[in-house]
Amino acid sequence: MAIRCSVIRGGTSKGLYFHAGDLPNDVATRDAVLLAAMGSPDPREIDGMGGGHPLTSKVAVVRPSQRDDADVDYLFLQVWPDRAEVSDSQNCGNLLAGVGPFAIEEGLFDVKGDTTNVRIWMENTQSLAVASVQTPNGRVRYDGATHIDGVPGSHAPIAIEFLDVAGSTCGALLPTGHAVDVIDGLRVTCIDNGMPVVCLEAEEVGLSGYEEPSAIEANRQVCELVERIRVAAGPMMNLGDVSAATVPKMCVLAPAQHGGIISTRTFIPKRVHDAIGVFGAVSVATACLIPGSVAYELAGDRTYDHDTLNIEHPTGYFSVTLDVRVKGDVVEVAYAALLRTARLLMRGDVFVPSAVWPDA
Ligand code: NQM
Repeated sequence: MAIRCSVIRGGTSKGLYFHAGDLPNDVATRDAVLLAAMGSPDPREIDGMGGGHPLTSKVAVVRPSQRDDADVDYLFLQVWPDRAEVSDSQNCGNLLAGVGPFAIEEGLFDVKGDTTNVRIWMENTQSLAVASVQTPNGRVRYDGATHIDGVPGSHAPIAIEFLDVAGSTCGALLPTGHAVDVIDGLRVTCIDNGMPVVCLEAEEVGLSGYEEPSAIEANRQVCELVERIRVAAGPMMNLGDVSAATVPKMCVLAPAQHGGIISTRTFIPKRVHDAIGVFGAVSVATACLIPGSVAYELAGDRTYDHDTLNIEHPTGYFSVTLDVRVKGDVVEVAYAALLRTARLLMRGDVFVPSAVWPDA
């Protein structure tokens, strides 16, 4: 059977974007449909649209919002390439970048002038984002001069502002109540400014922090140590048993090498990111501003330009604009924003075996 969808690159990820109304209401049937659409489980996802990597095996489900403060609702679903599992346990700020263009292209939201602000309710974290989409002459514009590291070329900017993401998954920005904790003898900072992240110092896990992602993935000893700390951090971050979950992410930190504030290598959580996730970057940037955190100690000059912090990652920088106010033990995130780009790659039908959705 054929199901309407669009393929969109959002930030440094790529996925299928569906209207909620085009998918089964029943979650088990929906997940079976998405696994078939992506070709999972199979490490190469050869019989589906997925790219065999978590960053190219993603789904956005979009619907008009019933909320007064939002235009559309966005549910992010991670389809695991190599196991038959679909997870809604995390948000994705990269696919988020494609939600505004998709909503406008699909007639879910009208163009408002040269720039259209789309208010997006992020169902995974029950929080709001506002995405500014370039819409000259009544159409979404994809071409432009904005480059983001991890994507070749340049495209139209999509500015995204987050209104209330601090603690949106774990219940608090610092879910353990501390800027630093010790797990297995290693110092960690557990933080959630839109994504649960555990920050670790690279040297403490036996890395320089500047290795290629493939070299880190090949180091079984380090991967096992990082996973052990992740599983121990789960309950401390109010996430319970995380052994099969996609969160928390593990971010290995080292002093910046290229003029940024800090250098990162991020486990998401089994594969090592070629760049860094959007909310992952926001969370690490925030940690850099909290005295006593693992990130604060490693961070370079914190007198940053125009409130923008450049987080170094394996393929360049991720720039986060932040206003974080620290008064004693109280940390308040007053503002968080960033720039992404997105591009509509294809629109059409994805075909799945009829047996997967018998009631359609
Ligand atoms: O942190 C990867 C990505 C992501 C998620 C991951 C993301 C985010 O690069 O908001 O964007 O950490 O799973 O798309």
